[in-house]
Amino acid sequence: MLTQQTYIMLKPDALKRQLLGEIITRIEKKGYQIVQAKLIQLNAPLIAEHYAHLLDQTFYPKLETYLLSGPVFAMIVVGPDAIQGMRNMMGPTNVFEATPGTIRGDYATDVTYNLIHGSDSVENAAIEIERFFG
Ligand code: DAT
Ligand code: MG
Repeated sequence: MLTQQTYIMLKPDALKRQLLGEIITRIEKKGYQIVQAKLIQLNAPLIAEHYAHLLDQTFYPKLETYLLSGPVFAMIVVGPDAIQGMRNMMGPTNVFEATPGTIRGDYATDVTYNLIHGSDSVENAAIEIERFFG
């Protein structure tokens, strides 16, 4: 197991629904460290860069509107195998397949409003940490 850094972003519905503490508690109880964190308001160009792989999808405008709807809580999370470990804790993109015990499985009922982003590879974690924390 390698110690990894991953970019985690709690999306606007996590803040609106006051689930920040709940989600952060899960990350801390798992044993990961939050080494940097900040509340930020995303803008359209930053969203387009972050979700470049989805720009041509029919749901992209809805995703953009959602991510512009309020601040997000950006974090760098560190721990053994933290990239896949956080993905496991999040649950799959399709919330209907997310099992109880996962963040999306416990708190999300809609594919768009799925509370949390986590990097999906070592390469993307490095890119996303640079993008949001420089
Ligand atoms: P993930 O957030 O699990 O890494 P992703 O990177 O493929 O998933 O997609 C980014 C976000 O885009 C996802 O959290 C919600 C939205 N999204 C993805 N697939 C979708 C779909 N089929 N319908 C609606 N929104 C979708
Ligand atoms: Mg993704």
